[in-house]
Amino acid sequence: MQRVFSGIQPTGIPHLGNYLGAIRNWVKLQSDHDCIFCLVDMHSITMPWSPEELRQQTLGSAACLLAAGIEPTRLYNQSAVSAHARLGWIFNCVARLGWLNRMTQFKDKAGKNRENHSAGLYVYPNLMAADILAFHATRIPVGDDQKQHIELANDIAQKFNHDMGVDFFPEIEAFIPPAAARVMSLRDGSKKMSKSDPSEQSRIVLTDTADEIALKIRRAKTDPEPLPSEIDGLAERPEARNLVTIYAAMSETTPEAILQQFGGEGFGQFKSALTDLLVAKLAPVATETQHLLKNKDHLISVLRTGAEHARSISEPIVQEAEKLVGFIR
Ligand code: AQP
Repeated sequence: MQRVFSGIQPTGIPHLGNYLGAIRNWVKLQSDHDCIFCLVDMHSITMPWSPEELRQQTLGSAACLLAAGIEPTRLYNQSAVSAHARLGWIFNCVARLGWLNRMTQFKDKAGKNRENHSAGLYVYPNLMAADILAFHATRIPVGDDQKQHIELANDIAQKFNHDMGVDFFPEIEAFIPPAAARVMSLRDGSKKMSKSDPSEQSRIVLTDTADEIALKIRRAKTDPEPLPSEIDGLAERPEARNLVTIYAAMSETTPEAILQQFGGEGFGQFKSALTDLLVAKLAPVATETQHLLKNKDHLISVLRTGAEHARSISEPIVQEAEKLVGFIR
């Protein structure tokens, strides 16, 4: 059975983009893969953070993932398993600065003010490589934006194997699920839906009630034209395209099929059907999340059990890597 590793940053409550781009697919993968899912809290502190919010968001994210159908034993938080940090350090010493300089996500996140960002943000891809390779995971479900980091992880694995004269770390494969459409902000169709967007109206989160979902869809930015019947008609209409993409992904069909149904109509009827669909699929997740959040001790104990399981897999692998580099234990 192939091993799958994937992570999500507990930087806020997971949103519709995380759900359609990652979580829903993770739930499906559990039936025929050996899956490990991680709340990557160490990645979360590469950007400015509040300790109290990080604690709350880690538990909130855990509750959402469990409510969406992630099996409890497969879920843990990264900082509880030391293998990540230990292998991450080794990889800091394997990766070349030139490789990191090419990472577009760092450039996007750091913007013009590079000098003021944490060193952690710069070496983030090395830690991500360690997250995966500490488990010898070979199949990595990621969004399109993460492909470059997976290529870097393979470069690191190859250089480690070459330098140590071994064939220790396997090649990993980015698995970009077909329906992993990129979900854009509800307020601006050119920006991806993101936990860190200051506007709460830009995203639907997995704890939103039916009323909140309805309000956000009603307020979602559109244009005055009716929906087109052909997909080409969405080319210059990013907000309309986003809503059609969401509808198609949510109902597991194609945007073409949605346009056949709604082409020629205004947004009123379409938005109301989209709201019904989102409420039917997401409101049960929100209810279960709220229920799980009432018992934080239980959530902490679920994460501890998941961490023990993660340790049992990663510890022998990382100990072997440490031996290979010459560390004495
Ligand atoms: N808008 C999106 N559409 C589709 N997939 C998305 N993912 C994130 N946003 C979208 C996918 O969700 C997984 C977990 O992502 P993450 O939270 O670890 O990191 P992120 O991509 O940085 O997500 P955010 O919401 O934008 O977080 P912040 O604001 O904290 O940076 C990944 O597989 C990702 O592709």
